[in-house]
Amino acid sequence: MSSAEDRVRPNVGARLRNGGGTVEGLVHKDCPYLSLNNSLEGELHAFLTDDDQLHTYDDLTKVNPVTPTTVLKCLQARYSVKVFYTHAGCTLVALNPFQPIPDLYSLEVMKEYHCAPQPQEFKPHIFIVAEEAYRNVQGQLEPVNQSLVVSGESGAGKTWTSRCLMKYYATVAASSSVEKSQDTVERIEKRVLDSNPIMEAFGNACTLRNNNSSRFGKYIQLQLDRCQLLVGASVQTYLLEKTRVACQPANERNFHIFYQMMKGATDEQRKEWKMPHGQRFVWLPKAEKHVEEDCFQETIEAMVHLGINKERQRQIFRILAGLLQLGNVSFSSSTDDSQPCDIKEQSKDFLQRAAELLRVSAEELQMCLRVRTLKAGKQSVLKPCCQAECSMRRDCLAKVIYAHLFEWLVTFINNSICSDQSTWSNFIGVLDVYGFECFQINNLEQLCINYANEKLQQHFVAHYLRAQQEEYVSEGLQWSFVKYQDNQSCLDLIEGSPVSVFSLLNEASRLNRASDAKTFRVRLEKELCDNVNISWDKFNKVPHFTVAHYAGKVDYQIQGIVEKNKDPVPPELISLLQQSDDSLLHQIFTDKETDSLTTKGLSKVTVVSKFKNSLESLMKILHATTPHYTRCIKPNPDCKPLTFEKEEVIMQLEACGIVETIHISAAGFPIRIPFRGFTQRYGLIAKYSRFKSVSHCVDSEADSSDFLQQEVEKLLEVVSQHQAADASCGFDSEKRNSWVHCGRTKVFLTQSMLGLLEDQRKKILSRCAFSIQCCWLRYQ
Ligand code: AD9
Ligand code: MG
Repeated sequence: MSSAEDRVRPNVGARLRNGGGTVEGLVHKDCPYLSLNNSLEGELHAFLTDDDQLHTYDDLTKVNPVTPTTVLKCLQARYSVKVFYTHAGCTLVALNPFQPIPDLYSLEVMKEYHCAPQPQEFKPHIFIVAEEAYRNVQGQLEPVNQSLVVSGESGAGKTWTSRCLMKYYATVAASSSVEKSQDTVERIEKRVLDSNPIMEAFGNACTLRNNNSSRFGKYIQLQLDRCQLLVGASVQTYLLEKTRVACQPANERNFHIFYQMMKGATDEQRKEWKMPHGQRFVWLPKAEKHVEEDCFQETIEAMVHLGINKERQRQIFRILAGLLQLGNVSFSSSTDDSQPCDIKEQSKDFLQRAAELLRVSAEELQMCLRVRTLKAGKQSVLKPCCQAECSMRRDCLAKVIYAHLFEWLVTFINNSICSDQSTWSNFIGVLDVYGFECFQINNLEQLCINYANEKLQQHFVAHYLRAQQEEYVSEGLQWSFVKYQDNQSCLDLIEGSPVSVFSLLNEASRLNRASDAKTFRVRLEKELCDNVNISWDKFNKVPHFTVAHYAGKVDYQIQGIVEKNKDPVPPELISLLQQSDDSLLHQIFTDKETDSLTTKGLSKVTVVSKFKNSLESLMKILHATTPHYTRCIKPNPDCKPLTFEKEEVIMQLEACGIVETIHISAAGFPIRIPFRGFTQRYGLIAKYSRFKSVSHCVDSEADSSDFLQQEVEKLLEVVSQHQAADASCGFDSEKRNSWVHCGRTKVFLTQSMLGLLEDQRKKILSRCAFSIQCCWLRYQ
């Protein structure tokens, strides 16, 4: 059955060979990475994979055999009949339909999943994940915070999924009564949802891969009170791609908000922003793709709901208009080094307008852009800037304003939606972060993004694979173990100590020499030459280093990376903004934090160390919560509706480790039921069994775990006899261990065993119902 295609899984194979940390794993006889020990060999799954039936497989672990090809076929078959969700063990795979699917997310569907006694029995859906997390929050012994990790590449549907999850909780956990919604202050659920259009307007942009690409990462904690009602939320954002404000990659656009303003502005606003109709802005390139821009009103309404008053809104839009004007300022080249470059004649007006809109003095703005202040002891020396330096300072000013404005907005949103610590007891976190990125040219942004994905992958491996296998050991199951290599070595390469890419990058940034890039390159090659995860192509004209990530190899360009890491903000620019007459700008730039960010014109904290710290706090939160994973898959690169391209999908399945997960889930016992739950649900099988030779007195109130274990063993014995007697069910009592295992506190089952138990239970229940009906009729 297995084809050549199935045998080799290049990316994963490469990953395993890369060396690094180890995790114990199971090894399957058909798969180089997984095999069962002898006692468990043989047919584990009685599932027949009939091509015509592939679309009916709700869980990829049930496909037999589990290979990349069968998994792919199954997903394709489901996609062709418009089924977009499929389980893959503990992960939900979500295929993007790239078109609205009527009723898939309606209120009725939400209610169905929410009210179902066993939502897992319904068709796979993101609402199953949502509901599972919601029920898990209560926990069996004590409440447990939950995290919903949504991953996938750009355009796969992470943000869409996160919105769905938020809407689900805003509906099923709505705390505000209808009367309350009449108040002037919007209901909390509405405010939480309204944070989305604002953050998307300011943080999303049209890129080559996605018309609504999130240019920042987001972790939102939905706060629940003791009654599990939504009482608030808090948002944490990661690494906004601020360079986009002043420099957009070819055929991509700036942040949505600028286009919304241009399209939605009234004549009065245009006048205020000094933007006559037809005015072109350098920083507002048009994209070839059609993008919806009529959302200005929606953004404004969301702002109103969150409490951003009219005056604040005016300030925000005025600042943004100021940035657009600033983008049109250009400089002429200077032949005399002792003289600063001039502002080109045709852009003088733009400088004037920018200064007016930012409420700063035009002369000082001009001075800051064209002249550098060097501090030599207590003395200051003025140094004229060349054309390139002037442009860099202009861009830097725009970036720092935009990034701080975005931060201010996030803080405002948090103040508006975060409820008092005393009012909430638990949270469900939704993580929507940028997926793995690999372009022709990759820079510091991609290094950070891919580093974040490595961290998340490790979290996934640690939590799922390791936890699953450790559970087998702690429950006393007999498994043979082999080494399973995780991505720790790649993480060590990027962030480890004492020497790593990050440490060397920080070192080069601290030295602050003109030859930063060269020094960094030499140090990299010298210090990390023995690491198998890094390589160099010395013949390539563009100096770069290649990192072997878990999802594939990525080339990172060295030129400019140190400067990006320093992210310098000239102090003159900050003091200019601190003197602004605009109270918002003034407020944003007089925070203590801002002061500490810039000393001697250099950011004390580098980009990578800031990012590493914020990611570490995120990982701490994730480790302290119960995770649920959703892997979004983009079925074609062009975002075409209902189009499934195999190569695209398989690459993503490999990159996110789905194939690996499926193997492990399918080879093991994916269903675990605590003893008490097991006896409560299936005790009746023994009770009504004709095999009376075995004691079947199951006391569900017994509290000694030894006693419970004995009772479960007895029950399993009866069940085995029962099933062995029924030849049609395919159960082989000789190989009971490959169907079911009794651990120390739980029963471990395969999917097939669960199916048999459920069938048996249903038969007994219908027999009982029939007997009751007969008795009833007799007494009539
Ligand atoms: V990025 O990393 O931010 O560039 P995302 O967030 O993964 O990316 P996004 O959620 O923005 O992708 O989805 C891309 C587009 O796919 C959306 O704008 C929708 O048009 C489309 N989409 C995604 N999921 C669904 C869905 N379940 N139903 C219909 C969808 N359309
Ligand atoms: Mg997104």
